[in-house]
Amino acid sequence: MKSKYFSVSALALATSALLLAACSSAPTQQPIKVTQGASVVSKEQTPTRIVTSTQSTQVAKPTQTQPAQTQAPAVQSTTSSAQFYASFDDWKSDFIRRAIASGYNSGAVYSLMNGAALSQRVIDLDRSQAEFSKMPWEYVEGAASSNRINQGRSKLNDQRSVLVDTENRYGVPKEITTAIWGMESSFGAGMGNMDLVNALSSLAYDGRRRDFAESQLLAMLSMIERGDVSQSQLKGSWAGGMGHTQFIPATWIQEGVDGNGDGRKNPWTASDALTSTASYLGNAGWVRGVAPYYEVRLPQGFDYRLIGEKRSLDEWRQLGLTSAAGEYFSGTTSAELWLPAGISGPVLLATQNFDVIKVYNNSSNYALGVALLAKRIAGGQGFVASWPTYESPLSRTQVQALQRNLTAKGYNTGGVDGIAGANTRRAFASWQQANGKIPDGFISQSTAGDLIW
Ligand SMILES: [Ca+2]
Repeated sequence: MKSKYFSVSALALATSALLLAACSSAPTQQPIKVTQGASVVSKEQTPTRIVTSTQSTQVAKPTQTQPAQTQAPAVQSTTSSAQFYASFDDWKSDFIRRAIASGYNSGAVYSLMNGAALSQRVIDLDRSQAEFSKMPWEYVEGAASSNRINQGRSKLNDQRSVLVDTENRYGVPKEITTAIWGMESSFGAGMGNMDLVNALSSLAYDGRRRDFAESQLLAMLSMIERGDVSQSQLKGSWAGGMGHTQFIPATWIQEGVDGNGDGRKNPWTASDALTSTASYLGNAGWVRGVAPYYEVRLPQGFDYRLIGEKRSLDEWRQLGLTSAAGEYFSGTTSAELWLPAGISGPVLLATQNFDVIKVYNNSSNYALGVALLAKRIAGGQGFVASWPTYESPLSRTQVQALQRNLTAKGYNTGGVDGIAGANTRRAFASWQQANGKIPDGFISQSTAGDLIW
């Protein structure tokens, strides 16, 4: 009954979950991922990334995403996304009716939904926007704090047999899985106490992401029906993240794995969650033996127009790039030359595995945080180059001014939304190129100059 149903809603999830990912993680300052490579990752989403600037990266994030392929409404013919409901109870009774009409067991639907209550706090959280974006170093230093590195090593030891097993099976290094665990729930310490039915019902009623939220509620019904979880376990983050690695329900239905072999796929069981995370990254195209990024140095006379381009690791070596830390990199895996903080910061080759991490949370800062934390847990070093910490970000109003000015000069920023996303960075890089500057696309108070007034 639901397999068909879910083949539709899972696709819808692809789009809506990406949006959610964009909305729920901290940094607005999206590094300049101009081109996207791995087939599993859709275009960088930079819409309303929105969480208050004080949010710690320890806060569990509800950001699992599905590779986007096709768009489809979540509750197709019965969808109500355009509909306005006069009250929460109106939405609730209509949702119950539509869920039953589409084939869900009415007893199970009522059992899940009867007690659902509106949470204004969830709606406020969903709408809050940071006025200033974060610079990448603010994000990654928090992600890979010494405390989290030490804890990561200890937690990896606790789960070593599961993590070694998943590494062998899926090719995903145990430190990567551990780092995601640390980022998502502080290794299980912060899995979220929000009532998931109330939270997702409130998002559905509010309407901005109704299809997404309704798909998650239906997926929770399927999880209960499948015997994965009991209804009383459904506590998580305000936007639907569950358990140790904060999968959202619809992604769990698709990607959840029974890691401890007890017959249930339970995201609140560490071995199930960790196995599922590694499996998910494996399914998304993880390449064995390749790091998510390599820090490099550019040769004399380098053609800066290659910034943001993708080439194989071998081709980059032939172009004269060398490792900054004495690491060996080679092979046919594609990598993007990426300068997250411009020419004055670390110069990176971000590989396909970097993009694979982004299926978990479609943010380059997030992926960089995971990759760095994993590297440090494994005993590797941080960045060789220092960050240009004297640089400061633009406010949303300034980003809007930048977008207006660039548009007026003929550069396509893809609109004036106050978010410095991939289009804006690309437009800015073109402007830099045309004005005799290094086209690194890095936008800050000092680099944007007169364009923000
Ligand atoms: Ca299990």
